[in-house]
Amino acid sequence: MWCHMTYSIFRALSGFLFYSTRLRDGSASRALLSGLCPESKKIPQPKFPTISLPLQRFFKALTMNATTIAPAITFERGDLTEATLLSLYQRLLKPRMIEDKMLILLRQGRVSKWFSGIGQEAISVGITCALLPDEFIFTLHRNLGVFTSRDIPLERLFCQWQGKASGFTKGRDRSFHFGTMEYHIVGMISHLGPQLAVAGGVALAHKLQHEGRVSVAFTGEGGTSEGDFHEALNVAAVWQLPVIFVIENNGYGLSTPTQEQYRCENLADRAIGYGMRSVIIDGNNILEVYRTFSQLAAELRENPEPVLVECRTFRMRGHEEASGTKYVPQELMDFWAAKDPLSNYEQYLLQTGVLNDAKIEAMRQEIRHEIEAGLAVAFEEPAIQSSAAQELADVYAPYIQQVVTPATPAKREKRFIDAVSDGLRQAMEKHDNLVLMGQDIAEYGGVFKITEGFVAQFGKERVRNTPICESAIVGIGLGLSLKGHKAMVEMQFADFVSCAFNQIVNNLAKLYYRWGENADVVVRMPAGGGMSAGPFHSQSNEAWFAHTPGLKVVYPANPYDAKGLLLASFEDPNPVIYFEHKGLYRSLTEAIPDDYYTVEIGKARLEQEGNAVSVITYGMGVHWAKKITAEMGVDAEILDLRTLLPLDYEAIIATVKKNGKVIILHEDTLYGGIGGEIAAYISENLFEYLDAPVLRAAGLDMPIPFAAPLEQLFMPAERFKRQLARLMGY
Ligand SMILES: Cc1ncc(C[n+]2csc(CCOP(=O)(O)OP(=O)(O)O)c2C)c(N)n1
Repeated sequence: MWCHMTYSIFRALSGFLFYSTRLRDGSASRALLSGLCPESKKIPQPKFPTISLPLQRFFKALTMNATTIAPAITFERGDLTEATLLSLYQRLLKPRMIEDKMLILLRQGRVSKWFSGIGQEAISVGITCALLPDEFIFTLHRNLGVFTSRDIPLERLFCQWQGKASGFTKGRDRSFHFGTMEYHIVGMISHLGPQLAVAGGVALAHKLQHEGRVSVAFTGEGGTSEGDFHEALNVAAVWQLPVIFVIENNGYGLSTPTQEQYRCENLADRAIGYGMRSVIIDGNNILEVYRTFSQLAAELRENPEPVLVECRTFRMRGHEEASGTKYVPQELMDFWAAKDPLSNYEQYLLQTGVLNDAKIEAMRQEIRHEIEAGLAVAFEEPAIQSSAAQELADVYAPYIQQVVTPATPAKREKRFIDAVSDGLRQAMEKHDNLVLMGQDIAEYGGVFKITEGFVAQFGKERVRNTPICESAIVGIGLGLSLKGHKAMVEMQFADFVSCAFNQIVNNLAKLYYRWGENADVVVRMPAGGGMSAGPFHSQSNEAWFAHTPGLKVVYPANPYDAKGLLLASFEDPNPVIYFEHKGLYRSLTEAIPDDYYTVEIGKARLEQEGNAVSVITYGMGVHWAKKITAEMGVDAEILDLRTLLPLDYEAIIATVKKNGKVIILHEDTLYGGIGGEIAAYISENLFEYLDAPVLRAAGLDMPIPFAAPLEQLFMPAERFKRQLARLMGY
């Protein structure tokens, strides 16, 4: 009574937030959560509204009172069997005992880093137990309970944390930064938000394949401030994907309290803006978590849609062990300590007679043995050994290219743009698991009309208009790939890829090296200038990606290669960034095979043989080189690189040895461009064959401007002429 009165007064004074388990849209499935944890309603959050100091003191006094007078977690057994109750207890106990052990090892200097989930375990455990074993869970750094509840052998987890070979990443990534297809868990990359969309991609695959499955992705409340959170939820809502987004609202980011992280009352309220349902639950109540997710998952398997679940909880230890918890008021700690998910549940089971001291001790004993046995194996395993060659060999998923030649000699005149379209259509015909995604690519056919007519032939499920969410769409592509699909993402203009940069360079590119799963995604990039389109529709940004191990970067210069390289990109299981120069789309025509064929990725091509100098170039550069060398009457050999990553060093070596004079030409800016890399390679390895310095001609080191006269200043053609003349002077 006193407790209720106190809270009512406080609420009136400060507008402090209370929560209860409830659906947030007030419409469908209201029955879902009725009866769930009706008494777990009055748990203060560590959110201090802007109130005066005396009120703040009042608030603190209240939370202090709350420590002693707040109701303990109230558990609702419902129809759960004794076996389920006990199993949940055992699964809750296990990560806690592992953590207790880890904290000891940490103090002994036998473990390097630890992100504690103590106090939050009921969320990981409850959710995992509520899902089917083949439903994917996308975890963060505090979700040990997911891994243990999927029964991963502890020695493997311990080896992972020690960077040993028997872990999940061959020592290549730390702690929980790994995925395992065997256990249907995909761990985070450090950037927190990107995995949310990947979960959406898996959910899309479930939907396309009518599998009746859901995926679940975790975020902290801090992570909800990232753009990736917004994009992932938006796309999931628009596409009605069966994915449950879980916010573990534990009061603090690294040290940042919630009131400095977001301003809305409840994070769950954001779902309204995305047009999805949401629920707020007590994350410390294992039965509430388990029941909520069991019911939600059952619903979503039948009727796919996304749901946002905000789990209120608290992180009882530092962000990672070294960072401590000095910034947390003691009374808040005390309050949440009283709400510990394990001890409360244990108490409940003891009171109801489901558990007794003997059973607890037996379970503890069993887990203790399991931990000690696992640790013994992990400590015994020697430190990982490898070699540069071995590591390099694992950057890309293994794949032996089969170059496909056209079945018949039939050819037709095709513009560059038609060749891209032709390749895309034949890729769709060959790979019925290929999904195309991009802005306006469906009925409208894309801004360049490359996918015109595709919806009629392949349907809207495989030719998907996307919201303007580049990052999420690349993430969705990765999720599709995890489920055995091939995915293509069309950037409307290559410039917009910056919005998806993280997904490409950190998620797609590093996935195979980190934990051995390939990312079968092609990103198409209409790039390049010359059309007075200004700094954001004209860039040549291939060097951003050529610098990233794990990606392949191709850049065709003619219709034949455009089609063949595109088809090769779809055959390759690795992520491929496919550049197509917009200036070539309608200016270049060639008779190319009607049939399906591929052009080898990683193989350059001699556009023109010559004996005076070698021009190494790609894309539009090939055409400038041809024109200018002809105009200047230079007997030039023109090497079209076609692939920028991996480079065809053999072809470079051959032409350098042949002519001894080399100039590299590209539209991309000079500083840090591909030309610098090739020049460095030649001077390091082929110095003896050179008769002159390796010269470069490239875009000016400035943003590419709009007005035609300015754009001409940017373009390298004039500088190429001067550099060529200089080279011929040697
Ligand atoms: C993009 C990005 N920015 C910053 C960080 C550094 N960082 C790691 S965890 C963290 C706090 C995350 O808070 P929250 O999302 O609430 O999750 P919690 O750790 O509380 O579970 C920060 C700032 C990061 N990993 N990634």
